[in-house]
Amino acid sequence: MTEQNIPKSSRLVAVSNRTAAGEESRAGGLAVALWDTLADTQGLWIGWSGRILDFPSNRARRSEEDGVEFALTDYSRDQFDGFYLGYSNSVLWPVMHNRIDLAVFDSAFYRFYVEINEKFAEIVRRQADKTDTVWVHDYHFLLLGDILREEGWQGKCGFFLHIPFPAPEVFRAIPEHRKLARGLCAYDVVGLQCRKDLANLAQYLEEEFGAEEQPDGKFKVDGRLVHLLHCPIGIDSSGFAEAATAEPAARAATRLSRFLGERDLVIGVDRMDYSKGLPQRFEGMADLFDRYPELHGKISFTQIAPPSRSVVEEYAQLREQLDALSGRINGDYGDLDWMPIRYLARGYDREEIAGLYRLAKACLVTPLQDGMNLVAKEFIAAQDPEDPGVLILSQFAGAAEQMKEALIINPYDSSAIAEAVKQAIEMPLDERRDRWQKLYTNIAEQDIHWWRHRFMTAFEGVQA
Ligand code: ADQ
Repeated sequence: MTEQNIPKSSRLVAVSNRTAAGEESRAGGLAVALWDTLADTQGLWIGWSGRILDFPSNRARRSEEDGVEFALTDYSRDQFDGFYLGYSNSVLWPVMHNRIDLAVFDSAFYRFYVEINEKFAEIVRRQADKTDTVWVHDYHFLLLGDILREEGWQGKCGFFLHIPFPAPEVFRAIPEHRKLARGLCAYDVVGLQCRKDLANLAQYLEEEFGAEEQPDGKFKVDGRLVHLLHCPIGIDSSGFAEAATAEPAARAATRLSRFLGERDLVIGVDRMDYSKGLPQRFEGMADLFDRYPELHGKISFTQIAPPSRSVVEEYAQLREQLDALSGRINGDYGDLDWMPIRYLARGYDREEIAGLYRLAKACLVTPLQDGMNLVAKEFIAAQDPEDPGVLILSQFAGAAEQMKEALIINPYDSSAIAEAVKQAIEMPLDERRDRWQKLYTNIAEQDIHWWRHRFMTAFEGVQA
């Protein structure tokens, strides 16, 4: 598969809240996925500048980095609070992750959500034309396509949802659920991480709008056709594997080894977010030390979790909870020369993390709900094929659909976590190699480039 899927005349216009503008943000998944196509098609990336101003303009500022054009816009404090912290992260994020209990349904938030979606639609209309392929990312912009269509936009426009689409009755908890879903149907292609998400969205559209599935798998909603596409995101697996043996990785691994001594490393790497199941994971490790005193002093668990969106109350609470739990576990089980759990509330460079993954005997990826989870894939890519570590993966991560050779566990069950860690630490080399080989083959085949091509191919046949 080649770039032929995007007609040469068609420029890619990507829209996401955060972009890869600035060197340091270019290492991540989306940037790797989109950069080449953007550069090859003289493409444009539209997003938030990261700045909050008293009187932000409705326009975007253009800049250029290594062949990729950016159009970045600013938010006001009210827009940031209402659109980003409010509707996006206190309504959509919790509900889509099955946490209706954490949602804050404040009607003022929705007004800012509409305002920012309108602002971005206006920027797209100014900066793009009908021959461009517009690819919108994530839950911040569910309405953007619909606003564009209302204003007469006829160009190709697709959307990828990075987070889960929940069961219909959960989605219905959002007061504006019908408007949001109608908004989604204005896109030509809607990409979803896993089959469960697709089934949930299809069921919702059938029940709510009488959507009809067509022989080609597209859905007809109010006379428009929308293609729901199963399109699991991947990583740059070969790039990550290389990074894991490079100098910064080795240096980070050496630093951690000094602390570990002969002990086996169990690692966790997550943004600090309530969807990631961190307290349950810590309890699982406590359960392990409770059940198996013979493992005391033999295993060290290191959790890396930089705070995210720290202004939102739930995140501050989570931070306190983790501080208390790790203190308790070290107090209960630790010894003069052994700290059972280390919890580092900061981020590390991607290259360093690759080295830490490679050093680990096991990786705990135990979200309570996750669109995909790239850490699971990165851990596998970073392993030494001759002596690979073992992935312990939540059944509720989108990645579990593809990564069946991991030890799949229920993240709410601390005894299951404890037993899986023991099994991982004691797993014979043959079995570790066998599981790893199958997992690696899968993530190498369905990598980030495969993902982008799969999405772009779905545009073929869409009439602009
Ligand atoms: P996230 O919820 O951010 O992404 P994830 O898929 O795990 O979750 O990606 C996190 C990325 O950040 C990984 O590349 C990881 O290496 C990095 N990272 C995590 N903790 C870090 C740390 N402490 N220091 C440095 N880097 C760290 C959303 C969805 C996911 C979906 C992705 C992509 O919630 O389900 O997989 O988008 O679609």
